[in-house]
Amino acid sequence: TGAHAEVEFKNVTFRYAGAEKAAVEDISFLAKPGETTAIIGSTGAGKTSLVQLIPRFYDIESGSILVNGIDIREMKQHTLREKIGYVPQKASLFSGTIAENVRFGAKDATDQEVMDALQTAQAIDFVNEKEDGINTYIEQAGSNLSGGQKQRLAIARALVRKPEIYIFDDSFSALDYKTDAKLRSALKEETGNSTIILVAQRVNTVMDADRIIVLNEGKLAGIGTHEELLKDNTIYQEIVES
Ligand code: M5T
Ligand code: MG
Repeated sequence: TGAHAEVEFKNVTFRYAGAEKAAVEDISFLAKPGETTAIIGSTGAGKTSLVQLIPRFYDIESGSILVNGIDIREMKQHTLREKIGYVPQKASLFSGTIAENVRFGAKDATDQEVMDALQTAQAIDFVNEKEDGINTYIEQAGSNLSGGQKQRLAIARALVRKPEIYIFDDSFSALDYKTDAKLRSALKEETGNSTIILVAQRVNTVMDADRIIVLNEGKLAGIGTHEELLKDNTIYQEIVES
């Protein structure tokens, strides 16, 4: 139920201006509503480059990216970006309260909606421990917060907007395994029919995904479930063993 959006890559190739080598090369996959599509690969594999193509931060060289069957180049930028909750790899907070930071991009969100987003993001406990709760002031760039706390506030910021498409670029990397697992299961519960695209470097974070895309030097090295890839994908096996 509710609005949902399927994301499809069809033979997508992308090159940074002046670069000799394509950062993303001939990538095709389908990310379905209500499911989690994970992207794994070593550093420099092109994960960030790939997900940044969805909100159209860059234009592709060839192929197409479709949202609900519509080429994103045919969509108004505002219409496209409204559908997307993008948590960048280096999420940035600003000086202001926790509530103001979470409400960024969703000005009309009520305190209850902010609290619900913090709850799903597994941030409510550390926020509640602070004397001023959601009105706690965050120092410049979040210098009074841990890396994992910052990541969870950035995730809450995406959640409060209730977008049709979530993109988490390595957003769980600073969390311990237990918090990572709790957060992923809360996301599954609370995001309904949204499409989740989740970039990660560790296998634990992608294991339960409906499909895992293995990227290697910008190219698709395989798509499958954890079990399928474990069986026959050498690149995935290398990541598991590392
Ligand atoms: C893929 C190059 C980068 C690498 C390749 C973001 C960015 C990347 N690159 C640029 O030339 N300019 C840029 O602005 O593209 O890099 P990535 O997409 O950042 O890889 P990743 O996200 O898989 O790596 P990591 O370290 O985040 O796990 O050749 O130089
Ligand atoms: Mg990256």
